[in-house]
Amino acid sequence: NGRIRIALAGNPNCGKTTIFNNITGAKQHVGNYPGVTVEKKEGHTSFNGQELMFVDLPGTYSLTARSMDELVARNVIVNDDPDVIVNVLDASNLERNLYLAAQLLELEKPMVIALNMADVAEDMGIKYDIKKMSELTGATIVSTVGRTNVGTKELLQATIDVAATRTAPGVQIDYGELLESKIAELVAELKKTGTVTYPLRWIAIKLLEKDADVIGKVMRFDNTESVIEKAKAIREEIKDQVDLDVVFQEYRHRFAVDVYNKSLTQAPTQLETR
Ligand code: GDP
Ligand code: MG
Ligand code: K
Repeated sequence: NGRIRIALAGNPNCGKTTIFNNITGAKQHVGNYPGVTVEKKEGHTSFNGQELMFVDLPGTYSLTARSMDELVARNVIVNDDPDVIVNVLDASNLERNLYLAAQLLELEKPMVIALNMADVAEDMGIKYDIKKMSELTGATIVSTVGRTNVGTKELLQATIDVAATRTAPGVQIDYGELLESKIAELVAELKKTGTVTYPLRWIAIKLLEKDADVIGKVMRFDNTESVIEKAKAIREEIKDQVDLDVVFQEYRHRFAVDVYNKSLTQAPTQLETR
């Protein structure tokens, strides 16, 4: 059994670095991503005889190509091909945090959610149905309190278990009839090339979003001219029916709100005091 490679993702301030420190202790290495000034923090640990390698991704609210942090975070996932994504979510601010989770799901990696700030959520009177949330996200969910190192062992065990199954969440955001039909067309075209190695549904969506970085990636594979052309033609064809600059974000947001509402069993009774 080789070492498991884990990407630690989450919004700024969700407690990601605290959890990373709890897990890796002094076994850390800080460097930079090649060519950019974004800090790269890696660390390792072993748990129940299993070696685990963690990379602490830049904290982001989204995974568009609009900032260097977002580009780095998603490129580590799609290029370095970690075995598992551990997505740290702030349980006291979950609806917003789930927006990133929605985008991580599209990268089709096995995923564990660390529902962090569990103490803050509890103080606010918030309660979630974890089983329901797990069904809706396809991820294994572990409650954690980074500040007091609660749930760390459970998180490591869940990560090892999820890595062993190698199954991605299998949950998809439904982008509605029109967009889904266009995504399907593009996925079929991408399959025909036989060359593109990234998650095809994610690529198709990003091509429709006119994501410059992904267009560049696709162009580097053979036989992809027709895909680029087709994406362009589709964008042109539907641009009067949907606002392509916002419609994908709206569906992702709707997904996040839906998971939040269906998982929430007790709404906050206290304001956040942290
Ligand atoms: P990052 O931006 O995601 O890396 O977040 P940090 O790890 O830097 O944490 C942000 C702040 O939240 C710090 O002051 C942490 O001590 C605190 N923090 C982290 N986890 C928890 C938690 O579970 N509960 C509480 N109450 N505070 C936490
Ligand atoms: Mg941090
Ligand atoms: K790149």
